[in-house]
Amino acid sequence: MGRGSLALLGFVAGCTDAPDMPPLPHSVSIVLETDDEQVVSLLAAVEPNDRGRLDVRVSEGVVLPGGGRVVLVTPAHGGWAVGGALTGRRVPLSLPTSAWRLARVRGGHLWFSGDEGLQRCEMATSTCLPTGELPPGPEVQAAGPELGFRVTLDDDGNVFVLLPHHDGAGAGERVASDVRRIVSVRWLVDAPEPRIQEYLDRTFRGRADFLAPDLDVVVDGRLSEWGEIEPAVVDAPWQAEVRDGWNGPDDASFSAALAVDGDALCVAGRLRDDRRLDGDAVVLSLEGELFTVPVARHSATTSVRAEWFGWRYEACLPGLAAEIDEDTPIVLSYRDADGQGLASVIATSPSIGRWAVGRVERLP
Ligand SMILES: [Ca+2]
Ligand SMILES: [Ca+2]
Repeated sequence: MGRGSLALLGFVAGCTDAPDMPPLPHSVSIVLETDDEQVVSLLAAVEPNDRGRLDVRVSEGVVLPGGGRVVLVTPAHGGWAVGGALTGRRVPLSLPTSAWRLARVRGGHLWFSGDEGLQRCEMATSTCLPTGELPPGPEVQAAGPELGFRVTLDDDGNVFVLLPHHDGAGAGERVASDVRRIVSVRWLVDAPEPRIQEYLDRTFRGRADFLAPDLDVVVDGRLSEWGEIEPAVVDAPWQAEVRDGWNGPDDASFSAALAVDGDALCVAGRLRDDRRLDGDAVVLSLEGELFTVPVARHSATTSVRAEWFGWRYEACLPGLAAEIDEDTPIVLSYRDADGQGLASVIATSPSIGRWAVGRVERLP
């Protein structure tokens, strides 16, 4: 099943590459320092012809995918260390983590800042020396940026990625908030080798943001009124809360879009499940509070309608619209009961921390 087939529409108008459009890079890797001094790595696959959107994934710490390897910058025995993710080899730097924060990655060098100034470390030799200034950032690599790709941090701490098919409109797509600085940006031109892709799939978890426009919703399982509202599609290993508990899109996958109707927050999408049981539910987590939408049958607030590969569901939750302001933390999950043991869960943001949670914003 293709990624787009859980979209609300059968065919979604995608961006059309102009004949002379150069190939897109495969992905962009961004390392950020958040407002609360955590370091977070993002990985966004740039997928042409898939609604022109970025799939943003998140990992803790500094994970730097490159052509043939993945470099990790991690604490080890109280000090910083640099090494390869696949080799397990770590080389310690002479900088205690209590005194130095990673400030920039550029080429083969790392910059750390602390009360005692700045240090510049060479990855190859693991030697660190005091230095006078931080190089300008973010780092930009490969052909992408010259062709209209850009990563920016605005004054409000939002990071945006601009792609050519955004047609230069605004700053592009927001991929992170509550950011103090961008430590590193790398454009990966080619698809990673399979063993590296496998590592990245295991390490990075999904994260999706939503916009909730005003909409007149009729809860009947017909989704025509949802028009071109973009759903999040959840059907990949990096969207499973526990990867071993999920057997692929046929076991469970779903899409979800949000809208506001009066005082209600409405959710709709498509659903696949090989065994649909009473415990199956779409679960909405709004600022950490859980709201369950059972989807095994109709209810007063939910409509479920079979279609050729699964179901369409549609529900409105009264009173929840007031909970949404411009940046409300949100996760939409599908709890797949399957009858044995614990339910498996797939989610728009299978959280590994506060900053890995998606956000919802009301469209004016
Ligand atoms: Ca409807
Ligand atoms: Ca299932």
